[in-house]
Amino acid sequence: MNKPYFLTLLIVLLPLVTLFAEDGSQLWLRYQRVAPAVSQQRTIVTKSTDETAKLAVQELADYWVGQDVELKLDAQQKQLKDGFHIQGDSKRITVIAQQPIGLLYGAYRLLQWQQTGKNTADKIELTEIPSFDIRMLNHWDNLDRTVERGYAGHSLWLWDELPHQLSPRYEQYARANASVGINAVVLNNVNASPQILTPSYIHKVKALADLFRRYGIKVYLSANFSSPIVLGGLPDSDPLRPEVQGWWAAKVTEIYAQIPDFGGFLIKANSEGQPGPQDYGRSHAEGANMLADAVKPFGGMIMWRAFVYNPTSEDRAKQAYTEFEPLDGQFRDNVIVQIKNGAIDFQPREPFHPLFGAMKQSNQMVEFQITQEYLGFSNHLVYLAPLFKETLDADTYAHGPVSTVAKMTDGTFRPGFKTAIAGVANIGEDANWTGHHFAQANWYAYGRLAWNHQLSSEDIAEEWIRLSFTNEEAFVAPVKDLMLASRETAVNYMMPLGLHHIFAFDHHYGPEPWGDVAGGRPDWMPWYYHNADVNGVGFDRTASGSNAVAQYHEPVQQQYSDPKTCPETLLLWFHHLPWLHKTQNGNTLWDELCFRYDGGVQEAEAFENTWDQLEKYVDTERFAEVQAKLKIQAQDAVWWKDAVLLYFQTFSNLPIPSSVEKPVHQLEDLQKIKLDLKHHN
Ligand code: GCV
Repeated sequence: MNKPYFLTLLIVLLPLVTLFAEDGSQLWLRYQRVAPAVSQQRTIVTKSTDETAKLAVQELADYWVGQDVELKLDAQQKQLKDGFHIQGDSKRITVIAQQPIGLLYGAYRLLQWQQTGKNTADKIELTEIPSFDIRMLNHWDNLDRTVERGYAGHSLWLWDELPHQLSPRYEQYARANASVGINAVVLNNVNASPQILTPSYIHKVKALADLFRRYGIKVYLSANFSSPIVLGGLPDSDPLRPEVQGWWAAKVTEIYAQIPDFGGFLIKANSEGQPGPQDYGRSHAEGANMLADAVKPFGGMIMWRAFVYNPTSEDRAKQAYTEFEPLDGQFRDNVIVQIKNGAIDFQPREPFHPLFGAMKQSNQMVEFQITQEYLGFSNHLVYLAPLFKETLDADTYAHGPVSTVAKMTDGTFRPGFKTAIAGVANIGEDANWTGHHFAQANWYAYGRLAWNHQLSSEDIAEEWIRLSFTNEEAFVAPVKDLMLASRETAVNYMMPLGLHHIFAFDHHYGPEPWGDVAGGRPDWMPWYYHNADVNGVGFDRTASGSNAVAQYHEPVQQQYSDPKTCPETLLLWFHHLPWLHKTQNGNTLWDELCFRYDGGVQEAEAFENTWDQLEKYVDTERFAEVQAKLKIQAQDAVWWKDAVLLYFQTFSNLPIPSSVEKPVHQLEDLQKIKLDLKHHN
């Protein structure tokens, strides 16, 4: 090919390639614009002049190919909250909402039906009222645009350009959130820089809040408890000191003057080195209430995290409960205690946090981690809805049977109080937003469960696949199976049978059960958690050990206490057992561990084969990118299996069963691996 001809071809083709490049940036919002001929045949109307209602009309006018739609506000329908009622037949659909945002949510539901191949011409009648009032994303984004535990590139927030320039991605982000019902975002890391509360940053935050408002999204900020010292020049930040209270009151007034619907603050206090009320001998409740009083006149909320632990002799899994349970009933109405799903830290599997059963007189909310800090970053395909559901459906028995974590947090037992749920975002500036195309499903699933915690993992996966890829059954069915299996697969190749926190130090990618950092905190070391020795493995949290089981109500306490009744998935979380302990299927513990790791590896390898057979249903870019990541995942699974089994074998002194694939690595080689991964990227 001669050069000029080639160049012409390139110039002609490049725009086309860019136009059709499938980089995943459209997420699950792949609606086709309707042709003018179609749009002339039907009407989309509303009488409301509200910006959000107009947006709802616009979305339907642009993408809805079905019958006429009327969007109707009805202030009488208080019970709908920010949800909607949809009724209609083949000629006309009416979406009724009490608030304009309900109309937008209703519009997105119609588009979702259309996109997933649902027949909207039949008679329709349904009502959706969200499970939680505040459906929140927590960004762990720093002001220098690094993202703590973020694996999808730098932060979306271009602080240097704000408030004057607004990246088009801000609106795309808001739209994606609104399409699944997310209505609150904390913009910055819980390890908060005080700078976020300076006037110049408040202006930047205002620009985002102004943009998100139409999409029903309120902005919140993480605040540093020492801000009165750092920004205000006060000698301390004692929450009972009037000058400190005055400083916060003035700061809050300044924020609300710019952002009248500002949501409030998220606080990490006296946790992992962050300042807090205990620095002055005050309790978490005293700290939270001081801030709650400051935002109260403006309708603001305080999300106060219960993620606290110190390197003391008390089992880390017990410490948040020890600290917070005595404070139950002391928090103001506009404080919500934000509790991680499990008592340690977003492990591949944890039992539900015992605090959910203990804080009956306080508002409490679940914090999930959508970003995969402990689940292979954005390299591993792990669909998290089953993990989220496992916690939400867990029964605390706090008010007798069926006091699930969902019910303990959705207002069932505390009617009239604000309810909330949070997920730590997995979003960054990568073209596909989340690093792995399938990690988009976790953002989607979190939003859908925040909207309706009764949805099944299966239904959410199916929706997402249809929206993001295709309605072809031959694709939907195997991909759904793969997604639904993926969390258990990851548990199997990483930490089966209740093992936990045996990751590489600091960055948490890959296995390091032998990990020991001279002078490091014991509660950050794998040996603290697995306790492997010649006698056995596991953490004894029964009455003969740390007695963490006592933090659960009966009958859960009894069930967890006895290795015969303890769910096998949590066995080594609660028990230190001999290598030759017989598991439920009659295998020894050692053999069962070997089988689980091996099963995890085989499943991860099978994911590759499944995907390979689906090439014809997927665009080339996403196919190849997912294929490459599945390869890494399968290799990592082997790494995990070899590392953990070879290391534990030095204690068990037992052979790996012959039916299990032999390790391909040497323990000494694996122990030399030191990944150069920063704590945040
Ligand atoms: C934001 C874990 C993570 C930290 C995180 C912390 C938290 O310890 O490793 O990166 O800090 O949880 O939730 O506050």
